[in-house]
Amino acid sequence: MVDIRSSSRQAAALLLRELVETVGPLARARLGALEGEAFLARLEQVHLDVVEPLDVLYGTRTDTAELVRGLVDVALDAAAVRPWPLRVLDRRREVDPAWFQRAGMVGYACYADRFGGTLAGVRERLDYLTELGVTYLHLMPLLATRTGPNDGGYAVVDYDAVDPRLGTMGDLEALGADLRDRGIALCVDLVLNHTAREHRWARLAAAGDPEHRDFYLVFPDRALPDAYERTLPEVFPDTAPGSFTRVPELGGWVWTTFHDYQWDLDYTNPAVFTAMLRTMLDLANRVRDVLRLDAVPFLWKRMGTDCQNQPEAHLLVQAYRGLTRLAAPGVLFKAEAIVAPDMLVQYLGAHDRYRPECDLAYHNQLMVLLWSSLATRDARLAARALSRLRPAPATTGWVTYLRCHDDIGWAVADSDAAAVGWHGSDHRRFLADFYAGRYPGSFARGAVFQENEATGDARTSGMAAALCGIAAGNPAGDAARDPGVTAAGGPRATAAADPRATAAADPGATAAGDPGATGAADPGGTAAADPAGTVAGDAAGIDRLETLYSVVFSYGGIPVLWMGDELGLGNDERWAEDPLHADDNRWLHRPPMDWAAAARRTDPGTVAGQVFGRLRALAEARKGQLALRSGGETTVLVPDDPHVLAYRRRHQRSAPLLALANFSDDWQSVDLGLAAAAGIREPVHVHSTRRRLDLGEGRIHLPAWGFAWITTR
Ligand code: OTU
Repeated sequence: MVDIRSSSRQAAALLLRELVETVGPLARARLGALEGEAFLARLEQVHLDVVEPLDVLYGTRTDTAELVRGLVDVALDAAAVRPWPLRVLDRRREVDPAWFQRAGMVGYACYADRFGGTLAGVRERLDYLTELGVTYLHLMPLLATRTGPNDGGYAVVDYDAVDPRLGTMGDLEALGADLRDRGIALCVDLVLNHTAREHRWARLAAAGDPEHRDFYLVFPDRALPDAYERTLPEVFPDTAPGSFTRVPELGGWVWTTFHDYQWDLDYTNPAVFTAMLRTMLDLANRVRDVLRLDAVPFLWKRMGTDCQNQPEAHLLVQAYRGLTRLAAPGVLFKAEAIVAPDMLVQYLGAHDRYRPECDLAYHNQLMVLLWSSLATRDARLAARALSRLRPAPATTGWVTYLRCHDDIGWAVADSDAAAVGWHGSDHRRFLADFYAGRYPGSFARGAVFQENEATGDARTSGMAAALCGIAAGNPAGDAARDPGVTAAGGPRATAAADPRATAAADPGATAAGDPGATGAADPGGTAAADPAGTVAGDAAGIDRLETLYSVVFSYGGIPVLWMGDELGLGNDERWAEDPLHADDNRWLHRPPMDWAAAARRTDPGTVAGQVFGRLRALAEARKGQLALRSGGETTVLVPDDPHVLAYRRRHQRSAPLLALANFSDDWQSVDLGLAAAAGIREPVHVHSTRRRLDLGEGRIHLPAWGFAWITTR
């Protein structure tokens, strides 16, 4: 028996030799000579990235060598039943590992039911996605979920079945085949931090089965829960306070980070690791392209911390990644880690020493900073915070996005705010107020999500169009403009009258000295809403949305549009009518697809037509730009105009691309010297709001809320 801990690398090498000797003949027999050999080559390639993390995680609890042997068996089992078309794809992707980094990648995310009713319904709508230029589709949770409240599907009862309301595994496979034919990659959620309390494991635990009781974190009394809660932030303080739930059948308290019906798994137990690996590989054998690892920062708990981003959470993902490579090398991991700026890039493997982790991760820092720039009309905070982020490893990529199905948490670091002369918590508060429409002169029509009186923390709900101040297309029209109504249904509806809303002067907004932020009426905000969805009064809002998306499409990574944004759809003002959603105003920005609005997408006289046309043009313009592919580098520049965000994109095989975005109500300009510094001697127009380059007096001019992409001849 090999003892890994004694002299790690040497022991790991010994273990590998042992493994190859025992697994080798089996792999060749079960996979055939060619594929068996490839499996063994991958084993050699990933073994350290699997063995080292597992040894740290479980070495004191169990024999690492034995654990690894068992897990490699699980991987071999999965490889042996991997469907033939997926093996062909694996081969292709091992040759072309950069397939997901291409500039042509454009993503779309939606709930299958809200978009197409069922999985079969989604298949009927694929022409629409192709027309938009989509090559990557994230279908929100679609596995069997509990009846009753289920957190939008993030409370899974059976990982082996599709939610019967959406269809069957057969439907998912058929959809997968259609997507493949169209060159659209498919991403599906793997909710691995918790199961529904109705999942088989949880039911066995509740029935007294000791093996499965150990799958969860159960405490006999409040002593440890109280101790943990001293440093644990609450995810849903309004609706699911605390992080533990009393379950009489378990005879104690079970860890529930999210809702009481979502029981956290105990990853200190190697049996949980193994069970989830099986689940993961089964799913990888059904979904071709990407697994979105839900809530990864929460996987490991540690007393005295916020129980997020623990080093062990990274080790878990690293080990899973290596084992998944073994069985399903073509499948990618996407980290859902919506965390503080300093914690983010580690999910792409950028630790002090690089170790493969996830291939994709949400760039929530970019998202937050874009909204911050929009509200303050000031790009300096964005420039400062973005420029100090560690770059993503060259083999990975960001998912860039403007908003998703969740709330926006205002992850602005105090140090970044201070660097531009602002106060972190005041600025975060300002953003929540501004986007709830509670700040004087705000054009935004969102709502506050989970305001935490104790910490002063407040997050934001609302469709991107509503946050940009687009009124038309919003079914509630004029009513939506009343801040009391915007906060609709939430217990916070009265908070609009909160004195803080008018009193809280944001240092950011005033320091910027921009009258726009401190009260100037917005044309989009004051114009009458047009129920037909015409563009009257919404021009500024549409420009804002386009310019925000111009950054999403050019910052580097896969830009992902959240359903409805491509038509400028407004908030779902009827969200609270569904009793299952009534306590969660994230449903404000999870509307059913408006296919009537979609039918207007070719009419440029409508909001839907304007927005659809502009986003499709961004997708089209992006396609041919090698500089925009993932794996290239982004350098944030400092222009001589604080309203303008500027960055250079470069890839080793391309000319540089300079991207500019104007976050103000007026024309702005930057010195041509900025372009020269970016390596652009003879500026050439790539794409922009006005579809041409505005040069004059040695400066590049940008219209209000406008953008420009420029390269060199
Ligand atoms: C995720 O979000 C999902 O996206 C949510 O829709 C779920 O409710 C949740 O997990 C539970 O499954 O805290 O406010 O850093 O931000 O995991 C949403 C990651 C969340 C967290 C994220 C979580």
